[in-house]
Amino acid sequence: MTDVISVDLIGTLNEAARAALDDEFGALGRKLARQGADIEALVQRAVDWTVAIPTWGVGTGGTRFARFPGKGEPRGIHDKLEDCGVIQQLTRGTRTVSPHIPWDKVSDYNALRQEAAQYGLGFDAVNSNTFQDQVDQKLSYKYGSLANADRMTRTQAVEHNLECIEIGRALGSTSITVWIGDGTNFAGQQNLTKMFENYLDAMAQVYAGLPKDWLMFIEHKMYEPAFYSTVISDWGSNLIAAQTLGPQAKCLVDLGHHAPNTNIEQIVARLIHVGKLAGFHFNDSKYGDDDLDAGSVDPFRLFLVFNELVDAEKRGVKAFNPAYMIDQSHNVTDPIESLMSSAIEIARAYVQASLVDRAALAAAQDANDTLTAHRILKSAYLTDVSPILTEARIRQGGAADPIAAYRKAGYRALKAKERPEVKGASSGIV
Ligand code: RM4
Ligand code: MN
Ligand code: MN
Repeated sequence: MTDVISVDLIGTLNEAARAALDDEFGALGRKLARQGADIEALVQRAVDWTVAIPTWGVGTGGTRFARFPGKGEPRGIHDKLEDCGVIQQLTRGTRTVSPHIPWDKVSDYNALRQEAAQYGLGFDAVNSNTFQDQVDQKLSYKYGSLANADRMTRTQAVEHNLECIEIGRALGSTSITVWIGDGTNFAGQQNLTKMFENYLDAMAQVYAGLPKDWLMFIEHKMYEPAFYSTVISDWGSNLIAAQTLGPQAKCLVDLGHHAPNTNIEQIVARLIHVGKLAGFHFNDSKYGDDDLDAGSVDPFRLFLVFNELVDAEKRGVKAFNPAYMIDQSHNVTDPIESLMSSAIEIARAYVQASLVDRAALAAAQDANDTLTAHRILKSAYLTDVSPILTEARIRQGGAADPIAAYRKAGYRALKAKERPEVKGASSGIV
């Protein structure tokens, strides 16, 4: 195992934090005990929790207008794995990474798998990319990929997805996430029905290439890059596609891919009901696919999503095993700091949702006691579970305060020396 950050430094900082943590942990433990909850059981849930880091998230993102790269940015997948290793070492709640192909292409995937394992990392869903043209690509995706009017272009996109599955197999992944930018920018540009049928036909070919123990995650998104119509624009189209394709196809919910004010937790509840919830791309948003840090704008919504998830778990929903992944773009922060802070916020929502007194909530709901029901949720949401999260990190060798430890270690300054800055203006997500 490669410890990128000095274990001694983490130990010293944790020791300095110990007395205050013991005090706060003790007080929280007594408060929870009065409510009939066992703090140790919650620490265990926090220890068991994990969310995947997107390899494309450790580099600075950008907008259509500009990208302002930071210092010491990862130059490729090897640097990205090192950065993800730091996130995992300090937070201990990010045991996998989700790779994006062809951005993360290498010649030896077995070696890459071992390289990741050195940082204590495995691979979650592999992402295909048919929303960009690659150098040397025969046919362009300008007018779409899996839903393109041209059959040859659709075939090329199918082949790319099949290649992603092969890569994923070598990496030890068991799922592929398919998000396409296909759609139209003008009314009349394409036949809306035909596009969807072309998509389903192409996706059936990808589906046929899935190993038996694999899942296909279909990701919907309301708009962008297509602004008039998008082929898989919402959970309705997503569900139709997943149901048409078969049991190995499920619907992935990226929190930012909905219209503002959409009741995402209700979508989650519906997908759980039909057994089609693939999992999540966590982020936060105010207007659209903003890719803001998870929990930075609307932590209550994040909590309400987790409320549905914990509810499903406690009800013992059959084969309930969603994939938890982050998908964010960091434009004005150090991506490693943002991802650590997001991973902590997501774990926070999970632990808070685990605090909900479900029996009392069900009783209040049965009695139509609206305010009591609401207050039960709020009381869990308003509980500061930080001592639980910190304790869980420390017990696993992580940092009491990951961001403070990261800054103290001077990792970014060190990398700035090793990884030369990329000059010149660029825009876009990578
Ligand atoms: C899309 C979508 C996909 C992600 C790309 C980079 O908006 O969220 O999940 O792979 O961005
Ligand atoms: Mn996404
Ligand atoms: Mn997105």
